Amino acid sequence: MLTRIDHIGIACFDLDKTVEFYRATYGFEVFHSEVNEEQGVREAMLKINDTSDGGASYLQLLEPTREDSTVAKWLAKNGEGVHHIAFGTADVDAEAADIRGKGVRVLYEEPRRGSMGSRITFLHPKDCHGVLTELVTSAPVESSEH
Ligand code: V0V
Ligand code: CO
Repeated sequence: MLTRIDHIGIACFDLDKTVEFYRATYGFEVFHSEVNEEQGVREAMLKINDTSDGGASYLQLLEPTREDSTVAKWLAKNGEGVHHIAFGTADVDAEAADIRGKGVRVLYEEPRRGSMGSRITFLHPKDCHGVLTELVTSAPVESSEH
């Protein structure tokens, strides 16, 4: 079951300036930030609200770390803006298998490491009416603190 909007991914050219916009305009603070070399992004998670499934919803601000990253490629084509939406689930493996069975391309054979120790996979935007869609299972609370 998909039980929350985990995050909305927003691609930007300058992470620090974009973080400052969200702070100054809305009062949202950075909850967590990290570099994910595999995905080629530097990211900041701004927590918006907790959710009834024990998780939370975030904005995920993304700046590319290298020219060949998916986000760099997307920015060059589209400019800044909403890059993906992520649904939260307790079991990303089961959800991915179920959705793959419906004929939607799941981009990874096995979920990979996402923000805050989560496990993530993506669905091809061309199979999702133009929306790059991510599935996320958060790390248990203990391990997300490391
Ligand atoms: C590409 N397309 C998109 C899109 N990216 N459509 C909607 N939203 C997007 N974000 C369209 C693009 O306009 C093309 O349509 C078509 O898909 C093929 O795109 P492309 O530019 O040729 O690029 P590809 O095929 O090399 O790569 C596209 C995919 C790639 C989706 C396969 O971006 C990917 O693997 N994404 C998953 C990983 C990712 O995005 N990581 C960054 C976030 P036309 O022109 O042919 O009509 S990392 C993250 O979220 C983390 C760490 C986290 O949450 O924890
Ligand atoms: Co994401």
